[in-house]
Amino acid sequence: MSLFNYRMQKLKEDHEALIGKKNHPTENSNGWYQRYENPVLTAAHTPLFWRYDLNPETNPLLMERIGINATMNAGAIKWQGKYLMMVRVEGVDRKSFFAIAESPNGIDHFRFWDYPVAIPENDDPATNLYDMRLTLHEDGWIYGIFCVERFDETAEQGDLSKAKASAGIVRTKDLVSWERLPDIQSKSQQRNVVLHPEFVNGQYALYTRPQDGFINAGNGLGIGWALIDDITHAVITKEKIVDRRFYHTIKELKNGEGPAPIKTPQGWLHLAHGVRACAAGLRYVLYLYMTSLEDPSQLIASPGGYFMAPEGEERIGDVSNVLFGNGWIADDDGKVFIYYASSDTRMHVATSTVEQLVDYCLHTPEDGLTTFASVYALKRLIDGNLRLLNEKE
Ligand code: M1P
Repeated sequence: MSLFNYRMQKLKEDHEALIGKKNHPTENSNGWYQRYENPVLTAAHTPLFWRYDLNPETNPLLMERIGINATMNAGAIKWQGKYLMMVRVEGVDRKSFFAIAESPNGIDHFRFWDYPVAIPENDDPATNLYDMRLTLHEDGWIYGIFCVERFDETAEQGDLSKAKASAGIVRTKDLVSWERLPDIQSKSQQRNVVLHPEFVNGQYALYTRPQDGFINAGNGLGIGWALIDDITHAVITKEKIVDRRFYHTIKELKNGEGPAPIKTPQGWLHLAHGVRACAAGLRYVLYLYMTSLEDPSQLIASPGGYFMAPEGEERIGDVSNVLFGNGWIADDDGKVFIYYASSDTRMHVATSTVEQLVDYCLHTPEDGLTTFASVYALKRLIDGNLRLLNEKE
């Protein structure tokens, strides 16, 4: 057998084995969610025909021609009975693009569609696009809002790293052809912008993340809220802070909305990320909060601390110590699939239910912002439990 044929057979077998691998729940669960053993997507899940020239004449050694570095920060949606992630795929050239991967059950067998998503360019070309949030809006469109990164022309000479972030917006009815709308206009830089699924007072509503610079939120005090008259020319004029940051919390440095919130009888359920600085760099964790059905910009539950933090291999990757979640799917039976990326490298799933997540939000003590308050909350739980245990004796 030629080297080409031998390598081809092996590559195909390994790739099919990877995609066909069954995913199993891990043994430990805190009752909030269920983690799974294997990542649901890695760079190795991308099709061989994206990476290799499969022609023996032009690639007799069957070497990769286009390397893929990571599959991360995916938006998600259920579509025609399938679980879809719109993944941020990052090439070895550091450019990200979007591609859709589909699974029959939401926890394994994710396979990429043949072609990446073609996002039309607008008249201000971008260097990099990433972190898609999908929203099935009540106006009938599926919207995607993503980060558009461009070089900041105000950089000092020689500084080739100064960037600026804004929010791009596309919409589709079939997840195949995408209409690009003008980027969202805002006086500050913006990342982690998410469209609320319903009209609010007849207007479109956005979760925003005002930020002073490309990395630092600075004066942006947290996750914001803005009402928009025209989604085809979206302009953020006024922002109200919905979920603010506080000193010595998991979201001290910055926070950002994850996917579009899930509507529950008790309120809108939100997944977000919180960031703090430590000696090892920035630590990204996931947290939940809830807002009112009557006024989705009104915070009604803010459980203290993180909901999920990096564990085991999740801790390590291109940007270590990071969990980032911008996609989830709530099934009609109340099961929730939480898609999260670890360390800017790979995608995982955790499952839960609306009932569990709402219970978690409504019954986890808030962060009291001091050691004294944390001990007080702990003591209340212990008091109640010991009373109960002593009554039983
Ligand atoms: O590297 C961690 C994350 O950093 C940024 O997060 P934020 O938007 O909160 O600043 C983003 O670049 C995100 O893609 C990345 O995962």
